[in-house]
Amino acid sequence: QQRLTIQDLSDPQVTVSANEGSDLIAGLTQRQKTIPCHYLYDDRGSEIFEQICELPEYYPTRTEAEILEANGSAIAQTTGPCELIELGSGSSTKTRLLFDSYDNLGYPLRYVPIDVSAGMLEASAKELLRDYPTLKIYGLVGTYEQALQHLPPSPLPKQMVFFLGSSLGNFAPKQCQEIFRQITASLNPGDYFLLGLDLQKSKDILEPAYNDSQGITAEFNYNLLDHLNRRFQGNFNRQNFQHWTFYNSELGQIETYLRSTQAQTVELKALDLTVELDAGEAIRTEISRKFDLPTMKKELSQEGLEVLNTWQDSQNWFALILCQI
Ligand code: AVJ
Repeated sequence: QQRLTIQDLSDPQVTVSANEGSDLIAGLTQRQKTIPCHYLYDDRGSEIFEQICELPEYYPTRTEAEILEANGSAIAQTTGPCELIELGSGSSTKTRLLFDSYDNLGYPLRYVPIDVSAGMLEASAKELLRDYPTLKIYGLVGTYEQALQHLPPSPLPKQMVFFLGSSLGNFAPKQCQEIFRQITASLNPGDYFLLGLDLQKSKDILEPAYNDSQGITAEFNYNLLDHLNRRFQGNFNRQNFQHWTFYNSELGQIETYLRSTQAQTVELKALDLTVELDAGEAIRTEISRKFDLPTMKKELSQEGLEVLNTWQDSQNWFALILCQI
């Protein structure tokens, strides 16, 4: 019995394929230079992100875990036997809480993790198979958009796509709408969507979460440059950049940049791209939007996602929303 299948939707890395990196070119040729955030997650970036999740300043992971632990069985009871499809699965640590809930009800465990980091996906899948003898995994390596178009047929009566950790916050409102549409398009009526959201809160809590005292988040940001160098034959020098992050209270989002310490020219040979940076010019590498729960509930229902239930932690810092299509 085959229990693990991993399909790599990204092209072989030997040469840069036709449209690989086209989103990077688009971002770096805008007036506000931007790098799409999925480039943060090569295998090394995914490892550093795991360290971020353990930091005392980075509250979202443990806060969301608290909600999942308290309400996992309510989620499983609502959906019944259900295939679990995770966008941005990473180490799948929090997902274990859901497996336990479904397993406790005697439901079969079938998991479709989706991640851009093939190394992280494979390593976590192997550990999960060791710990859950009845689990079957069909992994997809690729971006959310690619993977949602390639979901395998489900053997279970229902499917639930889930998007934890407030990763939705990496996307501007228009892009979020697009993601919701891709999700509803790839599922059937009656299927489920579970969404984890970091809520708006004081700047004094938010800013340290993205600028920790050990410099791990800065390293996560710099690693992006190493990844681009390797993947696209680039010559970014991380010494010439500073990690810069702040809470933009007008837009309700953390914004993170790599700020050029000097005027410089960088090349990405494989993309035939030259990037000119002024002294002090900042490349935006991530936004992390912080949400208002009532507003998001409205937006979800406008996209045909009926909100069944919401749960929060004791401090109301984070929320989980369960929707049905
Ligand atoms: C995984 C996208 C939710 O935005 O909080 C953590 C990524 N970046 N520290 C976030 C991240 C810097 C994280 N998400």
